[in-house]
Amino acid sequence: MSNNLTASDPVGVSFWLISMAMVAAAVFFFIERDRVSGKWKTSLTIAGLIQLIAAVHYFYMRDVWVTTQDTPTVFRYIDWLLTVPLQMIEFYLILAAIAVVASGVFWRLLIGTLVMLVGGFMGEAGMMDPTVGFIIGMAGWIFILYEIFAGEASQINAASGNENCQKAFNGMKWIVTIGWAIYPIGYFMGYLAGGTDANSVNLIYNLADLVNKIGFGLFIWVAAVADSSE
Ligand SMILES: *C/C=C(C)/C=C/C=C(C)/C=C/C1=C(C)CCCC1(C)C
Repeated sequence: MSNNLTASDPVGVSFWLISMAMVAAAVFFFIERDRVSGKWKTSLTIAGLIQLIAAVHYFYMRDVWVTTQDTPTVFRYIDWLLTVPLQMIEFYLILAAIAVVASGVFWRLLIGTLVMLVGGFMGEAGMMDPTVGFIIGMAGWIFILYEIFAGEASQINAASGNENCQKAFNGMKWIVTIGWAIYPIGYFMGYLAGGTDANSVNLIYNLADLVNKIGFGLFIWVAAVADSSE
């Protein structure tokens, strides 16, 4: 078993590059917290924690991949189980900074997340038929999309009247729609398109994490900086 990253292993290189990008993004959001007004500080702290948690998991996932060329499913899902709920907390915090928000908004986002991840994990780990896992995962995602496009979260955002918060909310909404759509594509390519393709699933998940973790944080950062200078 060798633990060396080689040029002929693009998936391994992507694990390495993304773990470094996440370390840098964590430092960035933590330092930038100083620059924004009080109501945005917790949002930037959480944005930084998301990068930090992901970076540590990426170090471990890279080791699994480079030494075995196997998909590090358990590390991947532990990372998601921590970071995706933190992103749902971000939605809640952005709204809570400007309006009175019922806790049901947070709970519904959390439940949607758990259904999505449990379905995906059981399908990928072979505890359930991969097609059934996929369908359960999709149902959880659609439930989240409903909450942020038409449910209470979207109504609170529309009524809030704060332009910068609305910008952050809308940016995050598109991440959850377009950016998150990359994951079911990776799952499909990896498990449902005939046989198991570890290269595609890992490369696609890695690119998705890059966009959805750092991009998500950047939407919050842009809004926080704009709102703090008013
Ligand atoms: C930082 C990590 C993030 C934002 C991970 C997000 C993961 C997903 C949106 C996963 C979605 C899935 C489906 C919608 C159906 C198939 C199973 C999953 C879990 C891959």
